[in-house]
Amino acid sequence: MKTLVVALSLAVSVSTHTIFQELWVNGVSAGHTEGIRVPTYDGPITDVTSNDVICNGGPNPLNTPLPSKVIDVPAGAQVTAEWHHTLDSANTGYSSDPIDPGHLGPVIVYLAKVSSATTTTVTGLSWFKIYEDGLDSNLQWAVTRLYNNKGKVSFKIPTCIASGQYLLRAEVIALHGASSYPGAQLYMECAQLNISGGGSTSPSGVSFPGAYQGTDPGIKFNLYYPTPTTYTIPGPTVFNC
Ligand SMILES: *[C@@H]1O[C@H](CO)[C@@H](O)[C@H](O)[C@H]1NC(C)=O
Ligand SMILES: [Cu+2]
Repeated sequence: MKTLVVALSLAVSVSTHTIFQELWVNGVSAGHTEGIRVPTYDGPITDVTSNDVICNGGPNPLNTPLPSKVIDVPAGAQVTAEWHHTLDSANTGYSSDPIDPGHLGPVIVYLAKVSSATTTTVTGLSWFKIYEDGLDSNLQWAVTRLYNNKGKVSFKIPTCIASGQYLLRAEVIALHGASSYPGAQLYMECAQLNISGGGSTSPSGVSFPGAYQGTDPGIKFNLYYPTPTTYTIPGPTVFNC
């Protein structure tokens, strides 16, 4: 029985990962994959101590050249990140697009200020969290909301942060295999932003790798038994102006 369950979950999960691949700013798309460092494969990162946990890469080589586009975003804008299973799976009606609906877990978004959003150096940055969604009081997961909303998750860019260039790291963590570490499947991509009209606040942040540990209750987590009623989203608290 256990073997069967493992075999089935492997069969389902192998082909149904996800990629953040389009950003909308106040309801206007910046274009499919435009300004986003998308990987050539949709697999997860499972080693939270690896540099691949910053903006993907490693086992999922990034599409090169990296995007030259930097997406203009007014501070305070409503921004929507859109995920799909693969770079060409949108609108195919595939039942596991935008993600396998069993890949339950949180959705988290960070920003890091950079001198140039096209920089290839992603180590050593300071990341502050601007959005998180986990398990709600109806015991529905953020990934279910993402799935039901056809891959789209919306959040606000803080009004008070300094204008300038940023990397936006949008992440899904799938917990179906997270009962031991490594097991949680982290899916993240970084978008290149130019934020205008901001304020003077420079939020303190965390480093990647470093923000997550394999022992974090949000990284090592049993999704199935006992049925979870609470979930602690990993990383720092959300920055609010
Ligand atoms: C960022 O936005 C500002 C304000 O609109 C603009 O002056 C600047 O050229 C932009 N920088 C980039 C790299 O797009
Ligand atoms: Cu997967």
